[in-house]
Amino acid sequence: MSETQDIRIPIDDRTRVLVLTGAGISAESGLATFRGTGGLWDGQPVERVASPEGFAADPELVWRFYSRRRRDAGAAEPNAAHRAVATLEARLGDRFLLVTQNVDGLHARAGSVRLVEIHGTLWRTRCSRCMRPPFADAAFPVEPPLPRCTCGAFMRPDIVWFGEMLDPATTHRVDLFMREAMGAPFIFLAVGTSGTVYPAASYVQLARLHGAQTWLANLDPAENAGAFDHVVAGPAGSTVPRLLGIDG
Ligand code: BV8
Ligand code: ZN
Repeated sequence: MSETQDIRIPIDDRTRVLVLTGAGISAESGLATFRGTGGLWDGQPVERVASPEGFAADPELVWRFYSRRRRDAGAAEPNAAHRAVATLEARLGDRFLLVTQNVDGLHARAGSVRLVEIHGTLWRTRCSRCMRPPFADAAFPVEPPLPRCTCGAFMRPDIVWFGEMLDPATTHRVDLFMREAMGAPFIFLAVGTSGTVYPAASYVQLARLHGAQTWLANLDPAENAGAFDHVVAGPAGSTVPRLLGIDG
């Protein structure tokens, strides 16, 4: 069902809210989305820049791709949608959780703390082979010599690529929140995601199974829009503050 612009999501002092965001929430901060025109993947097959095989084949190409994204994300600012989500967290406390597919770090910069970055983050680097702990990193390697670990292997962005498992610690936090929400008024809100990448795209179904009323705030109809009770079309910077009753 697509909604008119003045609708508000019903949130009272018992409601638990799980928000899922994708690249679309950062679009108004100037960061390219993945599948829209001019998206990140344009001209770049995903396998070449966001898969372990692509990294093994051409680590320099992949580091150039992620260095550009670190540069762009570092120059971007959180927008009204990021801020509204952080404000809702401050109001709800442990009745709130934000799970994001984004790696740009803008939610944390907007003040989000109850945040699960299920695809990792641009702002950490790890070894591509050994178990050395990932570390905070804002460097922009673009040409040889690419950063290597003491074990000799190349360093890589601490990001979950296609064909890689998500960190169970992150997915467990989402599952736990859904279980705890059962029986309480439970809202699932997805913002700025095309619903094409799994397992994130399956969260709406999982939320429904846990009794959630499901909302999608997206610029265009997403692939899995049919799974939502309510669909609000428009730019997140204006739809999200209005839906949450929070000034942007
Ligand atoms: C895994 C990090 C187990 C990299 C990313 C067949 C069926 C089902 C699944 C699969 C399958 N084949 C393969 C799979 C598994 C695969 C998958 O889902 N593939 C898809 C393409 C079919 N998934 C995986 O590999 C995951 N791992 O499943 O492990 C496994 C292991 C081996 C084999 C099988 C399974 C790992 C997935 C993680 C990949 N890493 N990111 C990086 O960021 O560089 S995914 C990447 O896409 C980003 O994280 C991005 O966030 C994510 C999803 O895209 P969106 O965020 O939705 O962005 P998109 O551009 O698509 O959409 C933006 C939306 O915003 C649009 O709808 C637009 O309308 C809207 N919008 C634009 N502007 C605005 C706006 N909305 C509001 N306001 C605006 N202003
Ligand atoms: Zn190593």
